[in-house]
Amino acid sequence: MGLVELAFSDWIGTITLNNPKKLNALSEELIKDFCDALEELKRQSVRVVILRAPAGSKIFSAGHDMRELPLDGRDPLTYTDPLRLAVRTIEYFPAPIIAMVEGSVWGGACELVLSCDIIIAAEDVTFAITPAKIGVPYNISGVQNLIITGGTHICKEMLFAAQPFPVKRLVDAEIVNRAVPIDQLETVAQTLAEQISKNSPLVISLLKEEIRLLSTSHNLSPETFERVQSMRRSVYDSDDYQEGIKAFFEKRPPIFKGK
Ligand code: KGJ
Repeated sequence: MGLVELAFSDWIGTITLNNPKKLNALSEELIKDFCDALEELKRQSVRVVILRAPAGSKIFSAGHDMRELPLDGRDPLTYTDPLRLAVRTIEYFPAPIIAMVEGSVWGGACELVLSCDIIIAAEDVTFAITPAKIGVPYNISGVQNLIITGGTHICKEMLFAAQPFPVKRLVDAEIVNRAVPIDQLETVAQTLAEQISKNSPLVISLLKEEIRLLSTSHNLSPETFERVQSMRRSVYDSDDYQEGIKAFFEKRPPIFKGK
């Protein structure tokens, strides 16, 4: 776990993204270390995780590692992309993950932070979602994740303008839980983590999964969309479909066989 630091005490795990030379860009290597750290915390039955950058960071993360964006005509953001992997790992992690944000957040790192369960940020932090600025075709599940956390209007403004947004606007839009003075950031995040760690981990795990399911149930995932399309195809390829139309023109009740 060379690019992240891991600590665990009193049921609380802390993962620190720690590759300042590369501005904590979300490279394959960093994401692997991050996911391994979560796996290790799961083994230790952690009850709450704090995700952070080192104290004093000016940049929380510069987002997708742009050196890893392919230039040979391949899709740059696929299902197995490191960012997608990290976001899914956070969403399915059985305990809450608190993002404790110090420093500016860029591109895919915004989605990473927004996929955390609770977000506490220093009050001078900014968030910029920049694919439109870079020319990267953001993928549909990524956009879905953004619009789940916030209203479509603010998400569109962020995506279209691709400018750094002051965290206060995201607190006002209920996308970020709290923005606090930097000297209170650690205390606020730690106090919250301690409160969570004293409650029933089974109930919290259940609640997290229920909230995940309910907040995604309004939208069709691409997989669901394709499954429903496939079901529709079975219907319009069936004898019954032919029968229904034939019966209509023959002015008689249809005789459906269910195939
Ligand atoms: N990936 C790889 N290298 C990066 C990245 C990145 N995301 N960001 C910066 N670097 C590299 C620069 O190329 C420099 O390399 C070095 O880090 C310092 O950057 O020239 P080198 O030293 O070899 P820089 O720009 O000199 O530092 P600052 O002036 O302090 O500016 C920091 C910023 C974070 C503001 C700036 O580097 C920046 O705007 N970076 C890009 C941030 C961004 O838009 N990220 C989104 C990437 N795209 C996505 O995440 C996604 C999912 N997408 O769909 O687009």
